[in-house]
Amino acid sequence: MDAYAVPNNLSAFWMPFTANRQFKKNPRMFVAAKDMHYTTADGRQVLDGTAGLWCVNAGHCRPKITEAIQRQAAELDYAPAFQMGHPKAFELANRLVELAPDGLDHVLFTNSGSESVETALKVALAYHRIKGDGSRFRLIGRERGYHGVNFGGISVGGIVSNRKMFGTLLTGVDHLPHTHDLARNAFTRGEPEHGAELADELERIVTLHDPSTIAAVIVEPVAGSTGVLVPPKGYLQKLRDITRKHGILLIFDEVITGFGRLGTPFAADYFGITPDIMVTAKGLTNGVIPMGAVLVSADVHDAFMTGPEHLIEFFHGYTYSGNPIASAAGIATLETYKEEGLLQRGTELGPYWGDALHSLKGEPHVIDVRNIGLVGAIELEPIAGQPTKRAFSAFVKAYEAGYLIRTTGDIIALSPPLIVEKHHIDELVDGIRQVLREVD
Ligand code: PXG
Repeated sequence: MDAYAVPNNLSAFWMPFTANRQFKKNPRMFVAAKDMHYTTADGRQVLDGTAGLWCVNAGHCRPKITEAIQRQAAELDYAPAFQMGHPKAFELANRLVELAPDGLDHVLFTNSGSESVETALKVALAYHRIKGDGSRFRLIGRERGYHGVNFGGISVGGIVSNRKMFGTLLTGVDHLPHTHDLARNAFTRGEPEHGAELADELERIVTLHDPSTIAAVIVEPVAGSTGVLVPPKGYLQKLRDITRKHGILLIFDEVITGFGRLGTPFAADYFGITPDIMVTAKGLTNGVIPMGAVLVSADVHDAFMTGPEHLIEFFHGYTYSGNPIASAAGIATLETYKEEGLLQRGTELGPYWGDALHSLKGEPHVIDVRNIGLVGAIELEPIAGQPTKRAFSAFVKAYEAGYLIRTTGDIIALSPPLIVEKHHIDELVDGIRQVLREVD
């Protein structure tokens, strides 16, 4: 079959975040996808347990999105992003503001989660400076936070292997402790009972540096990449209270939690806490076309709208900010979510999903199971002296058995497309159960 032809030379493409040599000896190639499944180069169906990379929330190759992209590519392929506009970017921004929590009223477009993070951090720094508060230059992130791979994001991020090779990073950054606590919270469904006091560390950091030096705090409401770390009850409210008290902006990185992952449009809705700035990407276009969006409060936006009107208010943006095809994909994606009730599906199916995952308690190597909305993690005991090896073997075995899962460290992370049905959940969890019984 020509359509499924696979190149025989894999050396030129240096693959991202991949064990390149292992992959190229034994490639795992997808050549097609539909709804909940991928098709492999050797013609097998693989159940997508991870929505691609946490982004294909409406499932694969959805007709409305595909058609919107095709139509847009034929009608207006590109329009300059600076000093010119086109209707669809404005339309998408309006729809996003309508969907987002009250108070987030303006949108800057980007092309990825990493760019959304850089944009948010720059908005935060510039906001304080414009307000005459330029001594607020410090940014606070969190251990085990993932905010993409650009310099701002790895600086506020808390993943050692993403940081250690890259010199001094941004200066003036500090980190909150992470909230993962197996000793007290293992096998919790939803928000863990213990750990809200870890938010008090922000008071300590603020006191250490003085509030007048701190611009923003950035956290993922639920940390995704480092293994689905659900915030302890009351933790995020404390961060909101402390930031507000000290005039510090709170940034939620909702690249993974946005667009229905927790059963609400955003994690901000789930937890009832509105940040000053919200970072999104991934599910915004169903992962189909690269695009991110940063939503900001009217207070933040309006601070910039001063000075002579012919002058640029914010010296930042990308060639592809609000690209017409990406905008069309975004509009069609939001329509698909709405028509099919997908952003609420995590609320309906969450309990079933949780029961299924927690049935893995007691299987070999399992030291924790956690879940919220339609996301979850199974943490495995690492092989002594060989961290990550057991989970990676599980990943490869699962793929061979017809299941796409993600692993990070020795944690299996799951985040299926929101169109997932109960029978898919049963199949996925039973597949993982089998893999756990077989893996060393
Ligand atoms: N913030 C968060 C919270 C993310 O999860 C980014 C920013 C960066 O997005 P881009 O579009 O620049 O990749 C992310 C991305 C995984 C995995 O399996 C997670 C991400 C990307 C790829 C894999 O953990 N998150």
